Amino acid sequence: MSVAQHELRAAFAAHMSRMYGQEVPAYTTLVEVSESVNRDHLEQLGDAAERLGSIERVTAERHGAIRVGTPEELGHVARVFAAFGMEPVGFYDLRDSASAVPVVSTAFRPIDRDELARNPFRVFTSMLVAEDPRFFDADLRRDLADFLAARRLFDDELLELADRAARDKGLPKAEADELVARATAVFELSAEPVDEAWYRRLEEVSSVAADIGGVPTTHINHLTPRVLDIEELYRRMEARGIEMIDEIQGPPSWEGPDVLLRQTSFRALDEQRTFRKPDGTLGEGTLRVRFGEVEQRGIALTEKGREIYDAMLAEVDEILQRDGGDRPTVARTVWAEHLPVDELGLAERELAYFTYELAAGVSELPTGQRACELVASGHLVATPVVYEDFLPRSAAGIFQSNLTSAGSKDEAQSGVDFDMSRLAEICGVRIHDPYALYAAEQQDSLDAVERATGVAVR
Ligand code: OOG
Ligand code: NI
Repeated sequence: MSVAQHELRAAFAAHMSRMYGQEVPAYTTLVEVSESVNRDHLEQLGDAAERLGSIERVTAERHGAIRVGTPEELGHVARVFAAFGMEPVGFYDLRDSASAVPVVSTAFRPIDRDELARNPFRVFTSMLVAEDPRFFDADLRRDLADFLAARRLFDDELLELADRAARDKGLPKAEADELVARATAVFELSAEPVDEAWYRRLEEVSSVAADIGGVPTTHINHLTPRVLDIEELYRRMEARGIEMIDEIQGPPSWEGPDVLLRQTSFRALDEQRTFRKPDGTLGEGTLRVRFGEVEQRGIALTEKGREIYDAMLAEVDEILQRDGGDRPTVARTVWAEHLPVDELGLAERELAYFTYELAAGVSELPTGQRACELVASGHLVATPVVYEDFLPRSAAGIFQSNLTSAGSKDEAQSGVDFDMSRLAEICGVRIHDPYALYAAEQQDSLDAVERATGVAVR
């Protein structure tokens, strides 16, 4: 009996979730509260609650975050995730964000609509840019390179099993169990002692650098459930005495459709760790490296829609700086000014992606019309495409909520250039452009309409 890739992926997500729940009990609370919010939301809204994903998908849906140290390690991550049908999508450079984190990132996830519907497990994956002189001086660059070269996060047995699963699009049951167990074990928090002097030396530059390069292993940094009403989740968590970060990152709650991604988190928790002191003795201490996060997903925006989103972020910042006020209120006003308040308006202005299909009973179409016009006239039905990716500014905010010190960055130095193609090249993996994936999904649906009716729709 063979286990298909989507089953491997679902099992991997479930094992990671069980492991993280054991390591970080507050995560279990978060999952419970998320499930109750989703249940209540479904009860209140009925079918409309499932417009952006079935309740089965949303209930199982998680994203994780991991951080690695070198291109070689990222290449290994790509091989392991390929086993689960997860491919790298998008490029995020967080070095220039307000929190200046010395990493570049991508997200591994399924890319097909069907695969996403089966299980959308995704992992935001960051790689330390250990050679960036703005963060690390020459001594530290050399010591970091040596330290990272000496460790091995993914062993050959795991990598070979993963390659087999990717090649055969699944594995026999016994090997499947082995793969999932081994892959999950890599991301458990290790009990190995932490070299205190080395950890603290890196921490002075960046706590993320210390988290990545200060220890000989890696770990899952957070695991995020998806919720259908993040405001309600926020209220219920606070009522339970779990203090959330001040703000929900991303779009405000406003009168129009949910777009992109809204996220919030609670602070990193102190965790017991063993340290090796400079004199060689072992002692107990704590580190704060992990935290809880939750998210609500909305409609994927086109590049044009995204430009408006970015401009609105800047406008809100500007108004807050000039006139003060609270962000959610200011943002709501700015959003009402710039974005249409319904899905059809987004489609008309080509600000968001949708898939289209013939309305029930329709088999013919008038020619020369746009998809949105055919929706307005009742010939086509539009379904929003869910945003499956991340937002750099929100990600920077999430990193920030987890930093123990401001760190340091020498702006006088020039950085190391990175973009999506360079990251792909050095890691030996192809990275997908998220817009191309969303656009292809929309186009595929229009092609199917054309095949069925003989009428081309723009
Ligand atoms: C990743 C932070 C980004 C998100 O949801 O935007 C992220 C990290 O802390 O390693 O997970
Ligand atoms: Ni996250």
